[in-house]
Amino acid sequence: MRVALINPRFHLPIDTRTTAHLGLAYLGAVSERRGDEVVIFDSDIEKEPVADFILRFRPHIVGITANTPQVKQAWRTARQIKEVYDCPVVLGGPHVSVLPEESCEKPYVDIVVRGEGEESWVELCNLLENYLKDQPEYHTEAFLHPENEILKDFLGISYKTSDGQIHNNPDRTPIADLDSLPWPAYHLFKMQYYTNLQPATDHVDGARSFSIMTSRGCPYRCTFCSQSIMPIKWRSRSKESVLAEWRHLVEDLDAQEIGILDDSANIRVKRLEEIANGLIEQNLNHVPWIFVNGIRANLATKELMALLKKAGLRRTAFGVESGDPEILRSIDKKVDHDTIRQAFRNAKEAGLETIAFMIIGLPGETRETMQRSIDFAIELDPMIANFSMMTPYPGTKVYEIVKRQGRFLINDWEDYVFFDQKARYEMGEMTAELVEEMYRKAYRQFYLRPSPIIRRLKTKDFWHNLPRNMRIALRTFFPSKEKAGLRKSIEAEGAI
Ligand code: B12
Ligand code: SF4
Repeated sequence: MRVALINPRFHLPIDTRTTAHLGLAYLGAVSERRGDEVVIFDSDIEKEPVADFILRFRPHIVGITANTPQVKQAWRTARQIKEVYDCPVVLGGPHVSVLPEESCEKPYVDIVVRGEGEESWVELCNLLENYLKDQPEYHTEAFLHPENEILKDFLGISYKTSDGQIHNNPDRTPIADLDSLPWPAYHLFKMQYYTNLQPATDHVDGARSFSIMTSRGCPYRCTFCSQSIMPIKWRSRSKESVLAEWRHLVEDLDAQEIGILDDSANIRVKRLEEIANGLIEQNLNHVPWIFVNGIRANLATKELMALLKKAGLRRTAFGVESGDPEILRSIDKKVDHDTIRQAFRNAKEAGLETIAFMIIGLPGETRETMQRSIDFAIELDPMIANFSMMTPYPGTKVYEIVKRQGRFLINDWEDYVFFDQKARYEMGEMTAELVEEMYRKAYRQFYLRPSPIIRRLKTKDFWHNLPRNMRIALRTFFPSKEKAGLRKSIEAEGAI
């Protein structure tokens, strides 16, 4: 079958970097293993209108990914496709996993895959292929006719039969054996158009940067994190599987940097040590790599940090979130400030670059608690302090708290990005003005000190991307009134 997988166009308000979508890379890989002809259409880098691509490729099925700020663009994409062509349009990804019915209600969306997608996608393609054998001239409407009951027992999906009825089928169990998955199909991406995940290892744009996932899920349930949509069970790949893919990235794809995307890569320390030793033994440690997300501070021992450094780790992030003990407790992070202090000490002593992820404006915050977060970030003095304004994503506990006790200041999914410098909600004495003021103060107080300025001036990235870096600095330190140009052009494509 011909299979089209689409990443809808959506840039962040800052012109951040573009990376190949790992979820689509996995779906592409399992589809290819099934024998499909697969095209990944990443609207972030493609120039061709999606409708033209669809008419040219004539897929049997289309899959579109959607996180929260992307979902409206995913609907627009689905509509543009359905206006010119008839085939089942399937949505998947974090947003639609939490709110499947919202998408199924759209006339141009047929099916929503919830949670991990590989098994559902393959089964859906198998089912459609079987159906098509007897129906060379088919319409999606006939495929989804209620009398057919084709999707009745299908796990992990929500869908709409052609009478308009929405069905929420039971969940699918998480993939037990992650080693059974093929490697992400990076050959389906035009890799030359992607940049790196962060200005991570000081490579400049055009560096061959790849991501890898060595485990999935997270056993923690922090109140602000959308991870609650993924299976609670943390699962990992075997050391052999990870090292084989790593070798493939380094030797076959010529990776110049690698980003580990795991939510909690160091949950099982022994496993990580084995991977690190493998990288050293197999001489794969010359390619720098980073932890893109925070690793757990409570498991970042001195020995582990030193070993990882030897294995090529260049930079690690920690989710610090708040400098206030009460707020830290309230978000269920299950870590204390002394443990975080020690983790930063361990990482720095090992010679690693560090990132602290901080949140400004968590439920219950006051001017004092937010100031404590700024002070704590300064005390930790990581190479990068990343302050985000709390954005309550649907499905999270914070979202429910705000719904009950606060007031949302946005009602458009496209505003659910946290680089936009706008407070997303108010609650109690925490007004939007206060949160926005403290957010800008955080960046000013942290970065306008001699040590971060000197550190930044010493990086290659700063000089190579000077105009971009100056734009980001200006946007961050000073309030901006303009709406993103891209947002306007997207809106011009049609209201949803
Ligand atoms: C790497 C990453 C990024 C990278 C790259 C994003 C990318 N191109 O993939 C960058 C830094 C750019 C980024 C940015 C943002 N991100 Co981000 N990101 C991640 C992270 C850490 C890993 C993504 C990943 O590769 N996962 C692994 C793959 C295998 O999973 P997946 O992509 O979800 O796909 C699987 C399923 O969802 C499903 N699926 C997905 N799409 C489809 C489509 C079909 C048809 C089907 C059938 C199935 C399916 O099947 C896939 C395979 O199992 C996740 C956390 C996480 N663990 O997923 C957060 C995460 C996705 N990001 C999140 C957020 C909030 C953002 C931002 C909005 C943050 C911001 N700055 O404001 C932006 C949005 C950017 C944008 N343009 O859309 C949230 C999403 C929450 C939500 N409700 O949408 C997550 C879940 C983090 C979290 N725990 O809160 N992100
Ligand atoms: S913030 Fe990190 S530790 Fe907490 S639930 Fe999300 S992924 Fe897990």
